[in-house]
Amino acid sequence: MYTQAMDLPGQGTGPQPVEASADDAAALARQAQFDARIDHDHKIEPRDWMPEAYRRTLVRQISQHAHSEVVGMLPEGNWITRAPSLRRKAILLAKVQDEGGHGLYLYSAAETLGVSRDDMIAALLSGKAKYSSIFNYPTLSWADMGCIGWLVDGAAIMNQIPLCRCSYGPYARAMIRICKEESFHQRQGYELMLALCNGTPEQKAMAQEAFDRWWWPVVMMFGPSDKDSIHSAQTMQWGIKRISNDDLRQKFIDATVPQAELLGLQIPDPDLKWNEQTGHYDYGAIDWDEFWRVVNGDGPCNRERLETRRRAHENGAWVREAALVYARKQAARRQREAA
Ligand code: FAQ
Repeated sequence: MYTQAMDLPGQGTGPQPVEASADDAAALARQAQFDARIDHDHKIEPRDWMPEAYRRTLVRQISQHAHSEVVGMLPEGNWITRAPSLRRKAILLAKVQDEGGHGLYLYSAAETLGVSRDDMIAALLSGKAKYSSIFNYPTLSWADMGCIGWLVDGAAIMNQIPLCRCSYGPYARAMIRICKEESFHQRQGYELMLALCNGTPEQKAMAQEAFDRWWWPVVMMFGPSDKDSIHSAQTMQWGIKRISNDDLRQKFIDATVPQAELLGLQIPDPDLKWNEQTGHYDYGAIDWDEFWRVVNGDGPCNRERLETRRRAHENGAWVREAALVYARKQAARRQREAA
């Protein structure tokens, strides 16, 4: 390394690229160390060397996840003022607030990879960054609050439990706390559905109508089928993803069907049936055209969701400015006191 300044091109007569091969050897050693950590299921931490593609993949996935949490506050936020009782309002408020908190942990986890929060938020607001397809569907009745908790949080937990073992330390640790909170979210949603399904015929019908609308979008939430998933092979090799999109989807369906039966709800899939041989439920064809339409910005609420986020960001500018001025004042005071 120290000899580089002396080895100018064209100088010397002997074999030249000694330092290049030393660099190569160092790069190979770093890569081998990274691979060994992954193979031994050790965590990669922010100060550890990591391949650039690993870093970029994590930034993509964690920031998309953070955006999903923040945009995911909107469909339920829509019902806070219309909750049917003080108890339900308190529960919904706490849940929506939790989702905001999850977004903050996740933005912080992504920041440890050297990306700024401003850049991540700019990517969301410009429509460049993705967030979960599920939050582009409208919430038309109170039963949608039950379906989101029961099904959307249920699907999120199914996907996130394996992420608690993700190879990147800050993401894995954020996931542990998030999963605990999601578990409360799922239970409150199921309890809400139980109350509706045990209520009047109108309440039961409202629960079924909401379930009919949410079932397929939730099944799609796990992402494209494994054969069309562009990132899965690599992210599984890196220990970021632990279970494939299709396997998680199957686990979710297997777990949810008996829950729907307990509620007395009909699953809106005529092809759904238990398969003795596989020990899983078979299910009907997924409308992948609808999935990609929603992912690519043309779902029922994509424009509205982004517009709401943009407005919130603009309206919050004074809060960010005030917080910065306050932080600068505090830092100056500390400096004066230390002098
Ligand atoms: N929506 O190659 P793959 C929640 C994109 S949190 C939109 O399979 P990957 C909590 C994907 O990004 C919900 N886009 O990709 C809550 C990629 O595009 P890109 C969010 C999707 O990354 C509850 C392309 O398709 N959870 O719900 C979707 O290996 C209630 C190819 O796909 C997470 O983010 C989709 N559904 O697998 C909050 C968990 N699926 O990036 C409020 C972490 C796929 O190349 C209320 N993320 N795409 O442009 C993951 O586990 C993964 O990123 C997957 C996708 C499984 C989402």
